[in-house]
Amino acid sequence: MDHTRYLSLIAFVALMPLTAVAAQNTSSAEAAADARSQSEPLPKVEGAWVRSSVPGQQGTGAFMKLTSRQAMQLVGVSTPVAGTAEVHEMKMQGDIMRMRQVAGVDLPAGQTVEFKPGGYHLMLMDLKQTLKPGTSVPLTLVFRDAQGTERKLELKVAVATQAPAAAAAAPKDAPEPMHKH
Ligand SMILES: [Cu+2]
Repeated sequence: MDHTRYLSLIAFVALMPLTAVAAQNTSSAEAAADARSQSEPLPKVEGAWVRSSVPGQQGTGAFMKLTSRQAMQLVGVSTPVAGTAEVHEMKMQGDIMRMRQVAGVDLPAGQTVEFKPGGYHLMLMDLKQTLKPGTSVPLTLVFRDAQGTERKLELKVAVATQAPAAAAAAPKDAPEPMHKH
């Protein structure tokens, strides 16, 4: 092996890990995109966020917009950061804002359903850790289609003190919904 070739071999080997990582990232991103388009029954997720918690806080909420191409239901949620996670609905009963667990939330075909403070939300209870802004938590959503088939969607959801951008657009005099268990 001549000297020049030896050097270029070293250069090649030295560069390889970087190239390999870049290629892997690209292919896994593409794989994810492929998986998404192949499993198109799964709804599109937008603006997902989990409200941050303070030390000692027991519960919080996760929020997002879901748009499904075909009619289905969101029937469950789970996350390793909470002992219990439920799909909740919050609405006024007389003068009191109450929330309750629901068996499922309909996602009509082509319609965007919003999970937000004061409405449907994903309730995370018995928090196992403090959720700090800027971190993210794994969240698994369970959907059931019209045939009864269940599919899971794994998400990594950002933790924040408020909704990503919509907060500024919300009317300032809107009542802050009670959110206690
Ligand atoms: Cu709730």
